[in-house]
Amino acid sequence: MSTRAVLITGANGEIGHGLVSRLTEKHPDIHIVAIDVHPLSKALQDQCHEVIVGDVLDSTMIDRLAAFYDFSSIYHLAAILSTKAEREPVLGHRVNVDGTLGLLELAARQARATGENVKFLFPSSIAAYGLPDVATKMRAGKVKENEWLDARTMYGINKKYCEDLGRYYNWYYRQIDPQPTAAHVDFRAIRFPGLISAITMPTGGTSDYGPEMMHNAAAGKPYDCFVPESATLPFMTMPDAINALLQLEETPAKNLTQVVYNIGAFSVSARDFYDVIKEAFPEAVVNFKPDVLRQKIVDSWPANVDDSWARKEWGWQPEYDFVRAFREYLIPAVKERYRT
Ligand code: AKB
Repeated sequence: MSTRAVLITGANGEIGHGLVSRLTEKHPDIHIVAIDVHPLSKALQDQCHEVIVGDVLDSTMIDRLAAFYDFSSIYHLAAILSTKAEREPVLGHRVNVDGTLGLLELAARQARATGENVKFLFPSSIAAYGLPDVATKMRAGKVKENEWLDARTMYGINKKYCEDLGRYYNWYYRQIDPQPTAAHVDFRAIRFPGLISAITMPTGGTSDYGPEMMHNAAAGKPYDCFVPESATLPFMTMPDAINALLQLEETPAKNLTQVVYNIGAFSVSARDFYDVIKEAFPEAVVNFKPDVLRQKIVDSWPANVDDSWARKEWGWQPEYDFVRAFREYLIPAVKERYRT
């Protein structure tokens, strides 16, 4: 008899940390199966039904999961982010694409076996967009889901391709089978902006300069910011990002006309980060030392996104704007985290 459960890959990552806790808070009886290449903290382990330290590319491990569990939802968070994927593009492609394909196949197999759709929540990214230069970027304003899709990083190209894989599994999977299955993968993707967590430090991303500046200031460490003061991206707090995933998962499929949704909260410059962080940590030492190669990636990502589809179809609404984010959540929480 298989156990009904929810699968979270990349459970020890930035989103994964918060998602495990939010899910167990909302559904105390939930069975979470967590996978990560790194061990989870004891506190996170205690919130999970099973924890597997493993690689999503391990097909033997995936087959075992299929045998023991019926997953109602899969949150596939495991990924190699943009900067790390530029340094190791083949690894990025293997994890971001082959890993996702393996999890989509798991979901499809389970849907066939149980006759029930399996929801597949996928964190895409603003990296799926590609604008040619800063002037165009700033003129473009709020970018819609079907605009400027000239991704120019391995990570962004991976995310965009996996969105197409998701459409295939949703609507066209094994379309020439004489007996198509009644149930299928119910793929739902969010193109996340830069995310700021007070709990975890980001690794391997290109939008990391925002959270890195905050964490280093709170830890009393000098920080060399790798983008110029003018660099502008959409950001949101991690609690808002996690709430968005849960909100999208809970939305009845009949309400959704898209597979991929933008969500946004605030569009800010690196200087905006500096000003709010210096106000909270007057002793903070922040030097702007642009890495022109990483800066070019940030310059190709939109300054802001149009999230009207998400607001209209599943009630997306950020809890935190920029000022509230720092005043009510980030600064108090990060001070507590580094309180000596
Ligand atoms: C990254 O910088 O790679 C990620 C992202 C914007 O998707 N944080």
